[in-house]
Amino acid sequence: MRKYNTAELRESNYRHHYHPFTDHGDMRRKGARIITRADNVYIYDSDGNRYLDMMAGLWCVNIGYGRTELAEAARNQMEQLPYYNSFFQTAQLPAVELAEVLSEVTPPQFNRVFFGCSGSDGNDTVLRLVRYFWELQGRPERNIVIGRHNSYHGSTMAGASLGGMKGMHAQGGLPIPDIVHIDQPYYYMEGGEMDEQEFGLQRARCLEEKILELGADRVAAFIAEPVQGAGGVIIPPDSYWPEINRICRQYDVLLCVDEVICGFGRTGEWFGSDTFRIDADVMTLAKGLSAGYQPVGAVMIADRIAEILDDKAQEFAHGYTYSGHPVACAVALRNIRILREEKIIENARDHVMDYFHEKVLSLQAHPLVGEARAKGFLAALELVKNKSTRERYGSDGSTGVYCRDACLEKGLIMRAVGDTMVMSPPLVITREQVDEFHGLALDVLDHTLKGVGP
Ligand code: PXG
Repeated sequence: MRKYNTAELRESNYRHHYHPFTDHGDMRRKGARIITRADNVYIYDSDGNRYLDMMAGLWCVNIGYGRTELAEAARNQMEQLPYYNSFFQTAQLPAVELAEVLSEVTPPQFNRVFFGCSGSDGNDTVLRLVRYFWELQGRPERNIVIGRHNSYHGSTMAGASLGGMKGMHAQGGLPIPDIVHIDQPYYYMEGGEMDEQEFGLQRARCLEEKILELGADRVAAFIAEPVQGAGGVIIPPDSYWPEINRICRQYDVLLCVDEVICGFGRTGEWFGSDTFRIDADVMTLAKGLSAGYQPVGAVMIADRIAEILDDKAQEFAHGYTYSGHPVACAVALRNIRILREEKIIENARDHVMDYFHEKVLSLQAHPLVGEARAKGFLAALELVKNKSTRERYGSDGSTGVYCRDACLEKGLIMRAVGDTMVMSPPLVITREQVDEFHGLALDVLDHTLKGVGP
């Protein structure tokens, strides 16, 4: 195995690399983890430590690490045509083919795609597209987009504004104008004594109330993740999405579904829209689209929107140098071919999903876990001081950080969202690896309980 000088790498990294979502003082004290290689569901650091990656990178490596076919696809495309753009009536083969394949695998109303490089720029496209849709019909005042508190739609100005993260809004003057937020369907922490399905309906009806308050003729669209990921794997009650569908249709508000995390198998079906029967007009894709092997994103456009865009035959003044990048598209295509040919999503759903749920839910018996919940290959553990009152240890998220650090010590990757531990393992995880996770998680929870006190 190759040897690295971790101390030197850390020092250089600290001096020269400004990281996303990182406390640099803390990083200087503890030193960055330097990841050097990965295989299947495991990643390895520069000291040779192995970790079971229950986050699939950052919710994206759905087919697991080390698929050499994707490297071949990238290499072949780089040799054939490393770059050409898709502006000004030009196309190249991988983009043409990927657009067709995405029309096949996404729900039937989606037959048109706008390519980008990430989920964040995809949601910028969504914001401009939905406003443009109403402008084209002579309704420019219909420009307000409704999002939700504690949702995540990316880090660009539009992405962070559409998202409902308070900490992000506090920096840089966000949200930008004409974006508003409603409450989230977070039953465990916000449902109180209410019946869960009642709560789901109530939170969906916050959308109706907001539309009526603003006036439907001012509202362009509503945007939401099927399951909130970065917000803490918040799984809405079953009553939530059918009511959202109804409200959007009734007031003719475009429904934008952000499938950046939920797309490509994460919820046990191809899309969160399949799992929750979401009747969307616009769909944002990234992450699992290329399984993280290339930066690529896509915005799916429903026929009813495409018809207006075609009919008015104007130019959408929007695009990125790398929209439809041939190498990124070639890799995404190969990824989707693997998902289809090996039936990775169906196999995960039929052979591992229930077992994963059983093992995750069993952790609720642990004294530190107030609730364990799972949907598809997304799961969360709520760490609380008092199970019956749902009281936290504190509001600073330090129990989550303690638990996350304990995970790293034991060779496990889970992410802490405040005091909620979240997971999103590669879909290729086996039952044996789920057992490995379960053993490590119990160990980590015991250790954390000792550390933070009963
Ligand atoms: N939408 C959703 C639902 C996401 O989860 C984005 C958009 C933005 O995608 P890009 O590719 O621009 O990052 C995301 C990204 C976390 C974490 O801490 C989550 C994301 C990104 C970084 C960190 O859980 N999700």
